Amino acid sequence: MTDSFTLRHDWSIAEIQAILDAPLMDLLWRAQQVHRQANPGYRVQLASLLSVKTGGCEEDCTYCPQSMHNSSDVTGQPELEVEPVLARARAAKQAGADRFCMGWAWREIRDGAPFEAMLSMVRGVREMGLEACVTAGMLTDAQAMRLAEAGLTAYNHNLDTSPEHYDRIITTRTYEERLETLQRVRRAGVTLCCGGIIGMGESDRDRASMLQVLATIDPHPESVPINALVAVEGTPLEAQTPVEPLELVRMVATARILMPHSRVRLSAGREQLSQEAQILCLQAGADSIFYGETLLTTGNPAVEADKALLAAAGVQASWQAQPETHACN
Ligand code: SAM
Ligand code: DTB
Ligand code: SF4
Repeated sequence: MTDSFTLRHDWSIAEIQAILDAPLMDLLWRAQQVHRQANPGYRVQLASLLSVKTGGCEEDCTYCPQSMHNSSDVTGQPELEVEPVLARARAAKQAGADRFCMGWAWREIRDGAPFEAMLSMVRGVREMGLEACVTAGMLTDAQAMRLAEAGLTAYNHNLDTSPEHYDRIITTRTYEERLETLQRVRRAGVTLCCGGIIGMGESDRDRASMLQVLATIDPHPESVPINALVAVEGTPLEAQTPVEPLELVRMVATARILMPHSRVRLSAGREQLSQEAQILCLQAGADSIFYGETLLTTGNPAVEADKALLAAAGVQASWQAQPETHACN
């Protein structure tokens, strides 16, 4: 069987925009063909998320309730300690998660006790047989290496939006610094989790432009979270009009076509989506969701609702696809 796609890293914005704007049925058909070929079996990865260090962040990201520049209800909290974090990871595994993602509301990682605790958390999560992901801002080469040695599976660092729209969203960190962080993660041999957010007043071209930056990273990021803005009261983006569900479907489908082998994670914003809209996203090629009742500071669908979602879509969680360790005679 020949591939119904070519793996490319040279997409132009115009080409991507044409995919994004294609008639919906054509877009879905193309995304489905790529998805079924690149990821046979239609398994969905369940990633649980925990905020280890919440609030009080010095960056001015306009979408984020954790920024000290914004006046949301989220206030700076002391960091969680290693044991309670590992207890949460154990509970996530019991509930069916196969990846555990930990977040720190930091501009960058600094050496010292909190970083040592982060390394212990990564080691502990890996010992449970879960994938471990960290998101904690910028890092140095030496810190990336230490995370790799601790067994970190993935580091999440999002582009958030297009290079052109970026200055309207964040002023305290440059786009270039984001790209450098991604290179450091790659150099250390840790997989990349990198995506963005839609619904922040960007144009259709901005969406294509952000996808172009992602799809020209070689190799493509191993996982690509597509977030819809959660418009939190007290942030400058609190009054943004919610994203139309079909726009999210289009983003997912286009990401799938551009990055056939990446995990495309349907991320923040699922609470605002009907089950049918989420099923369309799965059909469009999403093969991962955040699983568990909270994201970092905002809500996410209940575990039971997500079990019902997967059952209604007729798809299985990726851990259910693991080969049986005992034979059935
Ligand atoms: N401080 C680190 C950083 O910015 O890289 C890690 C945590 S930060 C909260 C992780 C990502 O969450 C952000 O890059 C952004 O893409 C996403 N995010 C934060 N607030 C969001 C919101 N209100 N809606 C959608 N996504 C959001
Ligand atoms: C990602 O792309 N989305 C997640 C995870 N990576 C870290 C975070 C979403 C945060 C939504 C707002 C909140 O809960 O604070
Ligand atoms: Fe801080 Fe990350 Fe929130 Fe930006 S997105 S304010 S860096 S926690």
